[in-house]
Amino acid sequence: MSPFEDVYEESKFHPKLEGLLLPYGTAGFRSNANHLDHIMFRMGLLAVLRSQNTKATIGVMVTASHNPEEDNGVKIIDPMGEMMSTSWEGYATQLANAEQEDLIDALKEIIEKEAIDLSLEAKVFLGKDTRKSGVKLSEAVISGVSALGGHSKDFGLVTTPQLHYAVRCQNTKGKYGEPSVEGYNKKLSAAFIQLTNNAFNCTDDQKHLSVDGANGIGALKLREIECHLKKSAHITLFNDGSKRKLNDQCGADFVKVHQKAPIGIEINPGERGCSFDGDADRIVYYYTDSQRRFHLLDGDKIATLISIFLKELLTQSGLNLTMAVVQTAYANGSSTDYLRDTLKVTVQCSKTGVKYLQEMAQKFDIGVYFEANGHGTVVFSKSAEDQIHQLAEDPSANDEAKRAARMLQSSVNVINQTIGDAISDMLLIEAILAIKGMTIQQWHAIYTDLPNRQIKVKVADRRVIDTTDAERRAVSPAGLQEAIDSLVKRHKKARSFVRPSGTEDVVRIYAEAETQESADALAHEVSLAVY
Ligand code: 16G
Ligand code: ZN
Repeated sequence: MSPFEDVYEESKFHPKLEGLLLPYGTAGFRSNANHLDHIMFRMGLLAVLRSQNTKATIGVMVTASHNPEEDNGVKIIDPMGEMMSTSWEGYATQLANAEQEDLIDALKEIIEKEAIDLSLEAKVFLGKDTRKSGVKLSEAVISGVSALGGHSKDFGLVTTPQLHYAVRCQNTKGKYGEPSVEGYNKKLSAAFIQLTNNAFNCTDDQKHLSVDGANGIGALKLREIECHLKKSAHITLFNDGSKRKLNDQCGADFVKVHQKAPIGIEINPGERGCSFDGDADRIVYYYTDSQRRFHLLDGDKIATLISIFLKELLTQSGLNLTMAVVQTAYANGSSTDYLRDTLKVTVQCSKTGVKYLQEMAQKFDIGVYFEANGHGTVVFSKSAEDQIHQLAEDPSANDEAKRAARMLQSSVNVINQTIGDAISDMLLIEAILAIKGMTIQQWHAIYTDLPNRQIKVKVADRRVIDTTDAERRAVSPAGLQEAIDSLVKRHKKARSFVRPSGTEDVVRIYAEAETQESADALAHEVSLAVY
């Protein structure tokens, strides 16, 4: 049989509901799990083509991140562990939405357009989060891969960033580490232990951290890496999945959206806690003060802490490397001001979505990128890594420079550069706080967030809103931006923007201002201008 006949026959076991249309959005496909079997099979097919096209191993992750347990989703990972190239997202959508009888034609069209040689070997790494539906759905991916003659390796339950990591390790022939969860645990924990050797006076109390695992995969994987961390960390895990449902009133997204602590976690006033999201690629920190007021340290605060640390090390090392922080329009204005005016680092603004931030961050030797929602990491250029390594090993370098270079080297190794990673970010943050002897209150006080409000509105067609300038200005419909500008002028220290969501059928509105009342009012006024 020709491969197409195999695909055709096998596709009958993964039929598409007629008329169902789903787009490959910023986070891949995401929907109710009952709608996804055909999508999974077809993403198995696409992963084979992408593997043949790049002559490398490709990843397929079955997850719906912070969505409820009933949902699921899938995203494809490119050879260096990055999100699949935008130029292939259209193919994913075409293939997913072709009616059953048009599937082979849709497949052939991609093969032709990309001049793919089907005789090449194809290799696909597969992973899933803890959703029950993930078992069947990942089997559907595997049948897609085999139907086109590809080989798959199933990593089973892994965090999204662990699969990104494994793909990169595989395609760089071990230079990035061993392509396994064990390899990941060893690499990150060794770097963390080395880094925290520089935290001389850190007591066990100061080391203590409460983690909300969102009842998901992050909890499972934190338990595994904890065994390697030995006494350098002191973690209490809550929401480990044994009692409640995934993401149910917990997790990074819940905490960020509701600005309150997740249920199921016990933290004393003043102590620090953090929350992972459902696939452990996002993290936020928090604490409550003596008056039981809740304080959130989001992606902007994380980016700031990491930037302060890296910039100090850079200065001490004497290395001449470029460094920038990439944020999105959602970044709190106070964080941008602090980074630019006080820390004096380059700050850039990107469109929402990790792949856009990452692309911008990669233009610098050291690129720190974070979305306010807690998704982010740091990327280092090859030349930066080489220079850091050389200095760390240089016998003629002075002690201060060498120590800084060694700490930079450990930081590089503790960081998962492929994508935002809750476990890796947590280890880096914990190490920084320990080394600096800094409390979460001191970290929080670095700058004061401007009060802000986010709301979403349903409109007839969200696509009528088109934006420019990293989503900070609306170019259509006509008159909208002028209306926003005049509303903003009525409030002090105010800023507002609207953008169509890439993951939900809504328009999102963000407003910040000097007071919470003002931010709330502005968000409401702008929402009226959107209708
Ligand atoms: C996706 C993005 C996330 C972004 C969110 C915005 C990735 C891996 N995930 O979940 O970074 O913040 O979309 O959603 O890129 P929105 O377009 O609905 O506001
Ligand atoms: Zn996630």
